[in-house]
Amino acid sequence: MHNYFVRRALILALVLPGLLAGCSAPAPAQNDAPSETRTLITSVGDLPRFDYQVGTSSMTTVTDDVAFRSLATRVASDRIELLRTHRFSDEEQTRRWYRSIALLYDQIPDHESAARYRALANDKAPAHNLGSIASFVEAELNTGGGKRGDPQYDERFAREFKAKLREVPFHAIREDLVTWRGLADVPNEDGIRAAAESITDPKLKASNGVASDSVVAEIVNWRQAYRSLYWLPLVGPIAADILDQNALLEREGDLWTPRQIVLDATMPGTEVRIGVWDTGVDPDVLGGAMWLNREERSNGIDDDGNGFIDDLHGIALTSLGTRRPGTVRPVGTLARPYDELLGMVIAEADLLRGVENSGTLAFKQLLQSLSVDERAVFDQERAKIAGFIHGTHVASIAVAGNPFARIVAAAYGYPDETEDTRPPSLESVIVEAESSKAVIRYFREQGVRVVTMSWITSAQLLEAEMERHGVGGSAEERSSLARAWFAEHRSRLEAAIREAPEILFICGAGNFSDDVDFAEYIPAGLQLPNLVTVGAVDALDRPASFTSSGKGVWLYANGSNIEGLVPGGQTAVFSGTSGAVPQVANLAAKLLAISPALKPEDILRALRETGVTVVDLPEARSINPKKAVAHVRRAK
Ligand SMILES: [Ca+2]
Ligand SMILES: [Ca+2]
Repeated sequence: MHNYFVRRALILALVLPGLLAGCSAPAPAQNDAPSETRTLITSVGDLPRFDYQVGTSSMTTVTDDVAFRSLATRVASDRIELLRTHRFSDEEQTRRWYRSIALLYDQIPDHESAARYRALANDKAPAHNLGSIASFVEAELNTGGGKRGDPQYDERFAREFKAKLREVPFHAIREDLVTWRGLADVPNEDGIRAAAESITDPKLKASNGVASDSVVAEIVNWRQAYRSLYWLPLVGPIAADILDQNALLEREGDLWTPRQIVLDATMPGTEVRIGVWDTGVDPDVLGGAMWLNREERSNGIDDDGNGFIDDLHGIALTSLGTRRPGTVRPVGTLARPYDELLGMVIAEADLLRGVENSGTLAFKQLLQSLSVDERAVFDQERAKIAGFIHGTHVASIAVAGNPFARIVAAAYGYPDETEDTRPPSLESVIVEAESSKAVIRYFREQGVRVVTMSWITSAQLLEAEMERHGVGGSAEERSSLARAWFAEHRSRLEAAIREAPEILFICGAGNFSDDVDFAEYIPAGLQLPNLVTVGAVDALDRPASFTSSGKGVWLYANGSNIEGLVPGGQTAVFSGTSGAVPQVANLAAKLLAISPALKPEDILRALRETGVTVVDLPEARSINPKKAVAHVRRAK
């Protein structure tokens, strides 16, 4: 798949929750070997890599019970062996590891083994997502005999499933219920096949059928999705029923909106430049909120001699550093009209948040009508449009309610058909890092004070891209090569941010419900006085189900159902840490408009002191814009 998510992942949550996510829950584990003799694992890079011969078609393994059992059993025994010889520095990782083993057995299905490893993860109850609950119910029914598809079994399954859902606290499954009420009839086998063939199979072809752990994880995801086709149709009516009965609870209230503040244009204030380091910003949509380079004209010439042609509102660079005029990168040729695809991206997000309208109906109808090949193209083009609109959405959030904010855009790494398909190399990684430095240099030259970065990257993402291109030898060799190459990127980015102490860099934790330090994400995992990593909460200050976290992640903002503008001027509502990051940038810019002398450390201190405690995370703070602005006004 042509995929610009690879080296830099945008952190917009558009993945079907539950289908592509594992389980989640808490507590410690034991092991036979004394911990001192086991090798310590502190990050994903320390994990030994394994290879599995599976053939070049992932769906063959997914749909064949015998083939899947054979693969899953081998993977599970490698993981069990790893726990005997290694130990994780943090208990939560041990639990995740046990959970991943349980998940493998779930999908065989071998419910007895799954229950054993779930118990080792100390997950006594089924985790609070519908997929795990379905596995749990299946395991319980298994003892009574019967088979999927047998009407009596199906009826019992639906009854037990409903009963089990009622045992789980409503708030814990509310999001899943809303999603699956809207999406229950959307997934189909062709859709899974299209994704497997376009995402996983190219990697298998590049390696002659040898799968790494990350490719195995994809196969397990497709298997999970494939097996969920059985229970998904049952969920729609059950979810609707439970949601109806909890209608009062569902109108949960909103602690977020009353905390927002709009700066009055007639009050004194200083212009503040916000760097939007993203996929590009449509200046026509942002209008007067765009910074304007008065030394530059639109004439194909670099009038001000700064190395960028026609940089009226900012710059654009390809993944390999080639400079392009303007602040948006063209989306290129599409099989469907842009407007239709944009409508479908918005419809998908609407379905995820439980909204039904003519757009969502059209989206569902279209999905049912596509062949496997058409579906693959449709999915790729939708992902491309989601990437294309990302930067404008982020920018509109960053300037909302602030007449003093001006955007300096850096469109970065947006796909260039010819450049993006090149195999990664040490040279390409260095070029990428050097262009990151060029972006930061540009921001400094334009007097940018705040930078919003709703993206992450990591050695593991580079490793996956190397695998897709057949670069780097065996899984073990590729892993160490990826780490060595990626270190060149990390050190350059870190140094460039450190060397711009007057700028506050705000980045996102990611939407992978994982640990930013263990996963070694950058910029999220960087520890610098002028950088902060933002997690997502909902409007009630609860951590969003998708948000990644970590020891250094203490600052949160709302990332659930965030409204913003997209190219063309339409409004769209998306969820993700991508939406939380620009809200912090928005507030930081408001504080600077009032008090331009504030340093990044002063801003972070104000956000911490005025923030609201995040539910279940006593050390973490969600921003309170009204209070922070009042605090800075008082201190002036
Ligand atoms: Ca120029
Ligand atoms: Ca020019």
